[in-house]
Amino acid sequence: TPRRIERALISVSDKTGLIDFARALSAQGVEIVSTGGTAKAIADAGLPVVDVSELTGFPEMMDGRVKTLHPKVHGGLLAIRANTEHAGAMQAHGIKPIDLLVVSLYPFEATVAKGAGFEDCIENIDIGGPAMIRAAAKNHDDVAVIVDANDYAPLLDALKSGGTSLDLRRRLAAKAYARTAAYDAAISNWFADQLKETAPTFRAFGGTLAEALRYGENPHQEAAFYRMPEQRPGVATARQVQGKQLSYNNINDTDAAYECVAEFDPTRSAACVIVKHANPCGVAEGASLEDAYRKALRCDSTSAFGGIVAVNRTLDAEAARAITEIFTEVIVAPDATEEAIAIVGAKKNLRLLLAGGLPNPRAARLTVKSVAGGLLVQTRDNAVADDMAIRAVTKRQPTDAEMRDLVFAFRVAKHVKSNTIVYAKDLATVGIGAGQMSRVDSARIAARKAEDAAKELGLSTPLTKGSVVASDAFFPFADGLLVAIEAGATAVIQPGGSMRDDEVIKAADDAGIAMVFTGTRHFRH
Ligand code: 93A
Repeated sequence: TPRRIERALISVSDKTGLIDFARALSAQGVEIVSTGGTAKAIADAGLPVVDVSELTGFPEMMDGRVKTLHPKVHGGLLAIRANTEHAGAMQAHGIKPIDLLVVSLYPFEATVAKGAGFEDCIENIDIGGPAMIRAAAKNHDDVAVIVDANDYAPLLDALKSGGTSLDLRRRLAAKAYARTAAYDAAISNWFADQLKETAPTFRAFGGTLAEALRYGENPHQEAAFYRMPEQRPGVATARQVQGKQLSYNNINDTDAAYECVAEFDPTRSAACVIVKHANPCGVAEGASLEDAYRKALRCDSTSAFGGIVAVNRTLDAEAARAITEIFTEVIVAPDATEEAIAIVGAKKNLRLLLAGGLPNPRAARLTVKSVAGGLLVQTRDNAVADDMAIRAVTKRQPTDAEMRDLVFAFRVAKHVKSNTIVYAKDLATVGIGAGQMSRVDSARIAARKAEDAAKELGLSTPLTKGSVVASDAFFPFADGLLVAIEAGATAVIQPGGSMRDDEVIKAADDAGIAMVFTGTRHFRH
């Protein structure tokens, strides 16, 4: 049942929208308790307000450092209304329930941003505000908490329709903790700056420090590894069975490999991904893990040297033996047999990570990338090829075998840096073009790498002959497609959606190849 609000405590540094909000609350019969400046603003607007010092029986003191830090405030926020012992304590100590808390914190971030001095910044660290926010959010069963003026209107709407729902109070609580976490992160980062401390371990990232790393992407960079409270099995939660400490680049590459191999349902096929410099250099499905590994290795055995190998099933002895034939940095798997662990054990420096399961490629979650002075945050690319409405756009439809390889190639393309071109044949990559600034160059590089691989294997024709090709984004012109056709591709998968789709489709029809559109793009920058 919706919760009505009888008493609200409002303590806001940013008074934007305050008067209209307080007026609407008063009109609903809500009693308003406020701290000094907030109470004055409300009273000046001619609205009824109770001073918090009246509630606590203490004056605001020590330059306002102590104003709401009192059992009459925190008891009113934290008491579980339905708990008779809590109700008894309220009764005994004259504590009145507070049903709504509205706080905007001391402007610490803005004070730092305007270049204020050390003492000024320290004085703008809010103590009472976060304490109340955290208390109210903890007790969201009974209390609604607002930390953002944008939530005034939705709260008033809820009150008009009978009160706040548990769902609304939970959403407000989640937002409240995000605010106090960000606030404390800003304080810790500022402190580190004051100390000229660059070690990542001095900074707050919202995760738990897993380990300080020896160095970052390069030896002159400092680095650390943080574990987020995420439920997906992955490199951060994996158990390292053997080998020396992972480096920053190892962790990054292992993650890339494991996320890619997780695209392949282990109940349908065995799959293997070999990664170098965060890009797959060989991916294959096979009859067994060993088969999948050998097929993946054929794609680019030169790059695979010193690579990271990920598999989607329990690592068995045959696969372990095959993988240890060449120098490999890391193997990551959901699990491993005793025999496989023993085989890997013969290679002292080879790290073996067992993640306990595969991450779900459809999971939502966020990814974060830093830019100068900011963070870019987005939901993961959790689009999976099986869920896409793939449609043929050419006169020729792909054959069943082509279609199977097309879906395989598009699955892999998602995990290759853009611009991405992936040639595949018989559920194995045969040429991967990654990270070029032009799609035509990616198509050419992938084809050339396939020629190199053919030479390496002593084959007379390049592996792209009779292959299929995937592009992570649409072909803006026909030229990239023409390169792929020249290399011998017989079918193409791409998102479609270019202004010149007609031109590209015509080029495919002229060459008699099949082309399908996925409607989904897989940029990865
Ligand atoms: O100095 S505090 O940490 N001590 C407190 O007890 C306290 N209670 C509320 N700061 C405290 N506040 C903060 O005062 C609120 O978070 C809000 O930012 C500000 C509102 O003060 P006023 O109503 O006087 O403008």
